[in-house]
Amino acid sequence: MATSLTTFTDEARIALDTLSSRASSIFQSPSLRLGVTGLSRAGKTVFISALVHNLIHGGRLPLFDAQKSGRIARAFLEEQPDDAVPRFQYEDHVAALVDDRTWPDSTRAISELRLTIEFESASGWNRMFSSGRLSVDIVDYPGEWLLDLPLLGKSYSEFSRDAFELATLPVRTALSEDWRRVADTADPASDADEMVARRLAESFTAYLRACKLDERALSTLPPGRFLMPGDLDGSPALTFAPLPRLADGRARSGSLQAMMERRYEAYKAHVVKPFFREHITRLDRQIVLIDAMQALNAGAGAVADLERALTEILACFRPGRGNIVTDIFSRRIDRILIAATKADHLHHESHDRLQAIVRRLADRAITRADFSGASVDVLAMSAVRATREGTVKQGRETLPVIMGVPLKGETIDGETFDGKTETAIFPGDLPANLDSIFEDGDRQLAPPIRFVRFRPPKLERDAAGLKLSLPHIRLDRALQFLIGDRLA
Ligand SMILES: Nc1nc2c(ncn2[C@@H]2O[C@H](COP(=O)(O)OP(=O)(O)OP(=O)(O)O)[C@@H](O)[C@H]2O)c(=O)[nH]1
Ligand SMILES: [Mg+2]
Repeated sequence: MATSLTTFTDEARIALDTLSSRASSIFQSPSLRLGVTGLSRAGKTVFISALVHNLIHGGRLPLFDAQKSGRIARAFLEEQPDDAVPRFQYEDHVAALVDDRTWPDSTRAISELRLTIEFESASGWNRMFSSGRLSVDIVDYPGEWLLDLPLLGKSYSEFSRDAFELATLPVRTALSEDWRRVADTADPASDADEMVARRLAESFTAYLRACKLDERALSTLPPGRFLMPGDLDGSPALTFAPLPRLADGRARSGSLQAMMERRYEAYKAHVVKPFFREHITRLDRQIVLIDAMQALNAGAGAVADLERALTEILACFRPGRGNIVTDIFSRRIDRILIAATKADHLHHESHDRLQAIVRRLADRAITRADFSGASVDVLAMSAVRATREGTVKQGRETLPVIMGVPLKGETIDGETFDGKTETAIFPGDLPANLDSIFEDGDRQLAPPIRFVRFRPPKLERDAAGLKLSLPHIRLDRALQFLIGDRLA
């Protein structure tokens, strides 16, 4: 009896101890919350894995000042501050990249990781006052979820009207045809029926999914959780859809329209608002990853669509009047980096052009964010560099090429790769004249970039036989912009 009592109090004390030490470490060690987002497959997981790997393993980061000047004593992973958010599975992702040389699996929800850096400040003044520790809480979440923000300001009938309007734009008419036919048979004034609601939601979701899978590579439309439901799959808050021919004013209670309206409001209250309150408004810095090359290859329609999505994403971070998020919650983000990933698919001669394209793409949205004081930068980078550069002589011409191992099953000019052989590819040039990309309606862009996916690189070993950190392009510049000032 006595022993069990001791055990019990001990346990209670230990629990209390961990609680208070967790609490004190959260409050004492300065921390910075870094949001990493991008539409699906933009490269978020690879970016976070490479960033952490390079910091922990002292990678080559000449443009990251604290590392270059030898002021980082060590960087290591610690327990994250939020117990209810899944942990970013760093070890699994790095094992895939480094040991198997495969890309990590696609992720579908939010996750978090805390990286703590012990450093020495550059100035004597800072050394005296800073703790020499910075905890960076990295939060990975789908960009699709940000696209829900505009819904907070829309009623169900406005949402319905906008959805039909977008669905009948030329790029989407064919893709939305089935859904529009199903929706047309629904009568908003009829009695609410679960099966009808489900059928409508399913066909609306199928249309949203088709937009994404289509080779035109269209960006997502809200509601973001319809394609990435997380643990809400099948719940009423996700079983609604836009309806045509809505009654003006209040819908009859018990009608299909009233049911859809209630669920739409539930989606906003239980999904959209908590997500912004618990995650977005707590961020200090944000990187938005975009896959500009995929859009460029898909044509001007896809570029315009990416621009629309990016504008909406950035609008979420714009403080000031009229922004529902910052109207409700007061925290503000002070730095945003828009990064085109996967620059290793191009020869470095094209990187400046890629960057110029991203800058133009982001311009409208950047103007707004600049206006509010957040500092915004644009970058062409590659979190993991899967290729090397070289030249190939063709007659009198010398062509710049990239070399890497294309993934098994990738094809170029009818040749299919085996996933083992290193191959040199002339990726082509990005257009120098930006207007041709942005002003030409829906035609195919010429010349498209030759684009194959490569396997992650084989890591070199140092003299002692230890594997070096993952190679990258300008990851150090991204780091300098995102956290450099906090290590000064
Ligand atoms: N060559 C190269 N390919 C990359 C790089 N980053 C991402 N990729 C490719 O892009 C794919 C998607 O990368 P992820 O990091 O999984 O993208 P994500 O944004 O986390 O994707 P979801 O979790 O599905 O939303 C990878 O499987 C790679 O094929 C990079 O730096 N270089
Ligand atoms: Mg991911």
